[in-house]
Amino acid sequence: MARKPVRILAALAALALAAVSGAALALEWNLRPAGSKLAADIHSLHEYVMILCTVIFIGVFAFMFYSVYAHRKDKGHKAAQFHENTTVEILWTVIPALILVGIALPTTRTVIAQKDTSNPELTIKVTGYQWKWGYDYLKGEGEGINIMASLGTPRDQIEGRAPKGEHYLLEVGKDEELVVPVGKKVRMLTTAADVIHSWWVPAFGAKQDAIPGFIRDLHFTAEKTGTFRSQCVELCGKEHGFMPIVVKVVTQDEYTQWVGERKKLMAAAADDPGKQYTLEELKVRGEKVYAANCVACHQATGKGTPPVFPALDGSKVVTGSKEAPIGILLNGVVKDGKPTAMAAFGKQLNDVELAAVLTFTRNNWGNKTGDAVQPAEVKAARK
Ligand SMILES: [Cu+2]
Repeated sequence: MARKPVRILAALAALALAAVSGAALALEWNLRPAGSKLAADIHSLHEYVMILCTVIFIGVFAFMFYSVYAHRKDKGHKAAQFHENTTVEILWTVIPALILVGIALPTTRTVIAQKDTSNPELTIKVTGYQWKWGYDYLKGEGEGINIMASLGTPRDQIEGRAPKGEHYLLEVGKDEELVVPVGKKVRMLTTAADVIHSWWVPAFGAKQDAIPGFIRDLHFTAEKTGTFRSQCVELCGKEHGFMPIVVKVVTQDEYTQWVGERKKLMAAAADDPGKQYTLEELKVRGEKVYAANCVACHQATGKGTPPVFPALDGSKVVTGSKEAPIGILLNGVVKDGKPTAMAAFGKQLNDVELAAVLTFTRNNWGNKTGDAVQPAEVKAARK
């Protein structure tokens, strides 16, 4: 008989040990290293609540097991029979209430700080598209810059034909990172063009849904330079896992330099929708537009993945009159009053890009119309 309590005590000790080591591991693994004060606050909040839970867990169970063991029947203890003990009732109301206040106070402070997007030094709008992110620098140094960030991971890695890289699915195309200066408060306005997406950078402790028709906001102040990675965190369709977020935090000098370079590039790339382009110019440009916008669904081979994403190679719609494909690109395909997987590109792409990608699809693979779609024709079809 004497062995049993010993075993109970041993089990109790093991339980306590497991709880403590679990808590310690949680602290050690923790979350990704904080890159802003907000994230650091969230982390310490997490640790504080974790420790509090562990202490309460051990305290309650130790007390319970001790009571069961020390006041057991074979020692001659008799159960006390009583009802309504005011002291106990006050205690078990007041103590949990105090614990809740102890958690609510620091939590509320952090949540309010998280929502305070006032007085930013840089305001950037981020738009979620199926499946990429668009960044528009709205206010502050770099105003006017826009970046379209799509997945940089090669298709070969995704489809298992090449070994996966270090930043698999967490990398964007060349020069598509969101660049921000260190130590500056950045306000991000989030919205979406099609379905709900969500923009989150764990290292900054900042996350907000991007909802079509709504503008929400978040803010962060990066405290160290470096590259911070994340991805869309709202299930948003077939390529949901393929819309990475990469933020490059640079020094103020580097940022100023980047803004200068970016503006120069933008001026050079400004398309002239009035110009007549040659077939060859449009095809070269169109191939790039296709790779950035169309390849995920319609495939590099142009064969698509029917029936949802039809083949463009050999398609009568693509190679027929210009009006039909221009209309589809501008307005998307709507069936029975509902938008289909073919989204409207009229707002994302300009006339030159649309004309180029059309010319490309009409003159690539087995398609050989031999004619060029000029930007002016796209412009004329816009309503
Ligand atoms: Cu998304």
